[in-house]
Amino acid sequence: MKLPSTLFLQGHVPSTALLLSTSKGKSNAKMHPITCFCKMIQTNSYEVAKGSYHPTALQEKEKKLLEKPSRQIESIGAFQKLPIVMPSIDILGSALRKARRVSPTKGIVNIAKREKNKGAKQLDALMKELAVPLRTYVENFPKKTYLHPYESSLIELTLGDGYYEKVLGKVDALRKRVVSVGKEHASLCAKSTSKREAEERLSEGLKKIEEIFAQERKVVDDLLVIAKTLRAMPVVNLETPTLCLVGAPNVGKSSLVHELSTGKPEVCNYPFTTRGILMGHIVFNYQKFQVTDTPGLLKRHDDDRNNLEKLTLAVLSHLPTAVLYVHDLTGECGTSPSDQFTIYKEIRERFTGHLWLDAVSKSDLMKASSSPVVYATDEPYPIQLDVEKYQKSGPDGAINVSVKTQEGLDELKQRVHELLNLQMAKLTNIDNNQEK
Ligand SMILES: Nc1nc2c(ncn2[C@@H]2O[C@H](COP(=O)(O)OP(=O)(O)OP(=O)(O)O)[C@@H](O)[C@H]2O)c(=O)[nH]1
Ligand SMILES: [Mg+2]
Repeated sequence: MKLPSTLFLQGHVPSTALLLSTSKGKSNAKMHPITCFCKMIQTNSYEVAKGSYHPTALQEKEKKLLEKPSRQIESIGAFQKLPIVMPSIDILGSALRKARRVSPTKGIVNIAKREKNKGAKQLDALMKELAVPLRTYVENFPKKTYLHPYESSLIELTLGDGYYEKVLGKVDALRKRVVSVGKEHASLCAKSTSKREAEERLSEGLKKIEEIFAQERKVVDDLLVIAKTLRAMPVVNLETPTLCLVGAPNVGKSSLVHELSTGKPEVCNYPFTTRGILMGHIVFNYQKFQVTDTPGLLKRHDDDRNNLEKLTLAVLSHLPTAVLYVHDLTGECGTSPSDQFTIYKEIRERFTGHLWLDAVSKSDLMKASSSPVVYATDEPYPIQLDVEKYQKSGPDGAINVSVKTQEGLDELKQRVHELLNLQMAKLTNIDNNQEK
């Protein structure tokens, strides 16, 4: 999916692969924990010495391998790499089936010894069949601190503060419990003094391990839901210049995304949004750019914002997008111009680092309109805004547009193109500086 950024930025390759995409339908069979584990247990060997079950050197080596630290994930796209989590009932069913199929080590003639060897191996196998997938999950679900801040924000917005860590913590606690109970029973079985005792201890041990897993298995299913939710999120490609439409609710952002998009924009759902967010593409001179809207912002304190608004702030805070801020001064959208002025001022002052363009929408509904020509710039924002002036014509340099009459749309497209070229130069610059 990821192409070399320099090639794309120089316009050498059409950027068709560098689009917003969803992961729907993707699977990652390579990471299937059960498959990995199956391979592993069939190669295990066991020793029973002085009446105790002992892991072999091979097992110790495997243990060390399993204990390697989680890999670090620095760029965006971590959700698409999450392991496939199996439903807990399937993990349990498969673990029980496989454990029961484990036979004693060949060559043990004594019946009692053979039975306790088989018992210890089966209990150990069950413990591992359950614990290894859990460990795989705990290791391969990245720590939030290793995630791109945008993805980290999405986790909080989608799942609620701390829920992700809580579920992973519980999965790990379940793993530890299964391991400890499994080892205890395998060792007990290995110490049996008769065939009958070994059989009893085996069946007791299997029952106990199953019970422990069954009691807490819901956390695995919670993790499965988390993985599904995160994997389904729209992916933003940081190397594609992106225009993001921001503004109060109902001001005409989505209508403008339709106008600016070359094809039919796709509707992407963040799981916590009640409605979709439009994501489209703009093609200028064979270069493909990305355009998306964000949920509308209301005039209120950050603490009172809903997740939709927080998503908008996360986009602005963490993604290198250029902004097209949309103002509706007709009073039609439900947020008064003076409230929009307050929201705009706050957002504009807060996100000074973004390339910026202003558009006053629904010009067909306004009595008089003017559209002074100014050019996109990445200079810091120095303008002192005046509410009265704003209510008449919006911020200095705003373009008046109407999707009903098509007024201003050609100029808007031209200015958006300029802005996205600047954004591309900015991204190239960042890229070059990182390579140095
Ligand atoms: N008259 C007129 N109506 C418009 C224009 N642009 C959008 N509208 C109407 O304004 C309403 C809101 O438009 P949307 O594009 O959905 O606004 P939005 O900002 O995406 O809204 P949210 O996603 O809810 O924040 C719709 O009923 C549109 O038909 C315009 O140029 N002129
Ligand atoms: Mg919209």
